[in-house]
Amino acid sequence: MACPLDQAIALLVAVFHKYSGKEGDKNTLNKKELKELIQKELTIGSHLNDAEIKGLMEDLDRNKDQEVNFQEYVTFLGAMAMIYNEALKG
Ligand SMILES: [Ca+2]
Ligand SMILES: [Ca+2]
Repeated sequence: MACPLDQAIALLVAVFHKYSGKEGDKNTLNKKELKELIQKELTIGSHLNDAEIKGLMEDLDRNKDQEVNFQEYVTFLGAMAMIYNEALKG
């Protein structure tokens, strides 16, 4: 388990479950759980206001069930990776 990419993926999974398990459905993030995840786990979180986080939630919730499931979370991480890639290219 010393491989960096393995560890990174395991962390992505662990972070999802750390927040998704707090209330309601253990396998999905409700608005409150998602907000907490964004604010505590991402640098951009502290720069987003409530309206922006709400907008992000609506974008992420592809199937419009008011919850972010693991698949929707992975889509979000993919989008974040694209942003980081652009930023690192400089
Ligand atoms: Ca939940
Ligand atoms: Ca959803």
